[in-house]
Amino acid sequence: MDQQKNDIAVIGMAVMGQNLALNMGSKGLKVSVYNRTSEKTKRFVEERAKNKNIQGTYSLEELVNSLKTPRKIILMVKAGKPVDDVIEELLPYLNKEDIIIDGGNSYYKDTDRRYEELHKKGIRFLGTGISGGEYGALHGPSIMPGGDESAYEEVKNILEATAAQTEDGPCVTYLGPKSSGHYVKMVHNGIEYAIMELIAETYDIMRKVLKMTPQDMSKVFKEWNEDHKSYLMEITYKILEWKDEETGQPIVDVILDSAKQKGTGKWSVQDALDLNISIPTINAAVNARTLSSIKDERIRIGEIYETPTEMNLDESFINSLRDALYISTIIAYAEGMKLLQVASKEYGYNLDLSEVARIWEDGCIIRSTFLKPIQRAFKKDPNLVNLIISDEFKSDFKKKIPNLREVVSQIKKAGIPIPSLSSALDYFDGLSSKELPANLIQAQRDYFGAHTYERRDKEGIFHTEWQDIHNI
Ligand code: NBP
Repeated sequence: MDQQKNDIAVIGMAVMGQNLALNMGSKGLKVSVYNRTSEKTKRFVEERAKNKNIQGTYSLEELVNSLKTPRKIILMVKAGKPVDDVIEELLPYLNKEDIIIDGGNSYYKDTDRRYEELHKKGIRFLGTGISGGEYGALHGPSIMPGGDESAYEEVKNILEATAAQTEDGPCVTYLGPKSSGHYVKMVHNGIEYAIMELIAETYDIMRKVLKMTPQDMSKVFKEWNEDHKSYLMEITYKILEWKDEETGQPIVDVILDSAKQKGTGKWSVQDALDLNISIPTINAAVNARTLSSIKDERIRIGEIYETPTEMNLDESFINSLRDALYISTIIAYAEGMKLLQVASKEYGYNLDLSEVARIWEDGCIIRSTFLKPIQRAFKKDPNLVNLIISDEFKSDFKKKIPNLREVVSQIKKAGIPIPSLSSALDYFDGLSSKELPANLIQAQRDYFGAHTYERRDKEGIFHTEWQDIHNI
């Protein structure tokens, strides 16, 4: 009887849920689907999902009854309250040992809370990041599950069949306990913000300083992508050659320069601050989006202050720019991996960073040629202090940092904001500075707040009576 039933269910028939269900159906899995607005389910099963192993259901009770036990249910609904609402509505129909997989971009602290609540009720929970957008969901995403390990063993075959496939295996693995899956996805998105911003700043330099047309830029990014093999750079050169149907203009010139964000980048930065980890390139990317969104203010202020200079740069500048983008992209990964390494210890995730890099090799938005050397670096040394000093990247840094420095110093003179490129350089310079001015900061803190300081010449905590407060 149970054999006739379906293998898995997907709740939420928006972009991600529909494509994930179709992907699973194409792997021979029998899939039940459900959406709060039942009209969407009906349309989906009658059109895109026709004859594809997919059964529409119109109540959560019907959905649960259509599944083999233990039931395996993936939620692909909007992150936040909708996830709690759906879990609440599902619970009366579930039995102990059933499995809920939250495949959305949930905040990791919500995932910890849900894990605990469901664990008490005997329901197994996997907080699972899924990356790859619409295309990835359909053809093979990168899947980042964390939570109940026994639940992972039950859904392993399904997730492995659904994920992107590489020569190193399917882009999925059990990452660790509790919210580890959603944490890894959050940092994945933080790195994504940084790489997008680095490419956008490079584009800005190309158009404002080098006066290149979108078509010229497209050719250049396409050539550079032979080195990066990056999905984000690939879509960039495709966007740059795209013409707007209405005006015939390059579409990039028609699109407003004001970007939105949903939260994963901001959460990465907030958590990095809580963990005392510096991720300035990612931070700058999040701030750049925020600044872009206040277009009216920028116009008012831009009318008062003129942008400084036209620049005369020689032809070799484009090669410096190529190196600047290359090396700052590696810095974006380095910051993200460092955050994961520290969070893993702090939150008890026990992450294998080499495996994290392996499951990002394909299917996800930050896939690129850099993931293989990152994988190797953490396989050789799981406690690697920073990717910047790994054998895999050391010679790149020696060769290309001078060109990042050249780009940042020249472009600053042109008054063009390049927050992520310059933060990447500051991160490198800060990390490689044997001497920083924090001795003065210590003294200032002690002066105004008696916060004490440490000395170079002896152990201990010291304080100086800088001022006689009674006589001020
Ligand atoms: P959305 O994030 O736009 O969510 C829409 C879905 O949530 C619809 O099915 C909607 O049902 C359902 N929903 C809402 Br809204 N409130 C609900 C509630 N209270 N009860 C039940 N269902 C509710 O969909 P998406 O873009 O497919 O993304 C799904 C998840 O995957 C999100 O967490 C997203 O952040 C994540 N993600 C998205 C992408 C992407 O490229 N879009 C990539 C990676 C991850 P309705 O039809 O009845 O309104």
